[in-house]
Amino acid sequence: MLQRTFSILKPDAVRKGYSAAILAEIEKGGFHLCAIKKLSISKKQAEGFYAVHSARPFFDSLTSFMSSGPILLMVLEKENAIADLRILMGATNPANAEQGTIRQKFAGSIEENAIHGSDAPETAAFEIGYWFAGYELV
Ligand code: 3AN
Repeated sequence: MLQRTFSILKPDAVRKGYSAAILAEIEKGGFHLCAIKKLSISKKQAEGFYAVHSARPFFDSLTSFMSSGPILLMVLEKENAIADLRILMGATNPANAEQGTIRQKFAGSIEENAIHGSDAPETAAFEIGYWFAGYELV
């Protein structure tokens, strides 16, 4: 069954000029791009998005980083999109990311790790709804 997931190309990837290369990996991976937009988000918007991590020690640093420069927000669709995107992304810490994954190729550190992908159907639904209106999904 077709499934949708939510993804962000983070400020480090956009700043380093990796947007097109990462989008190419995503398309090569068989994902259909339902929606994409470039935004500079506020710290408050980042805090709302990452609310599930609010008790974690890295919350302040993560939300400052995510609001430090333009990002690309995307809704992606394919069979098994949520799990398959996480395989394509690689481990959170790029030092542990498998060969050929986006984080192994493009990420600099556990925080500046190039890409976000939803981790479950419930989080995908929340994250898509947080950033996109239904009519923006094609
Ligand atoms: P993932 O993005 O692989 O799902 P999560 O959900 O555990 O990883 O963490 C959300 C984000 O928080 C990560 N993408 C990363 O940017 C940041 N993060 C996670 N763990 C750490 C950490 N130990 N130190 C700094 N930042 C972290």
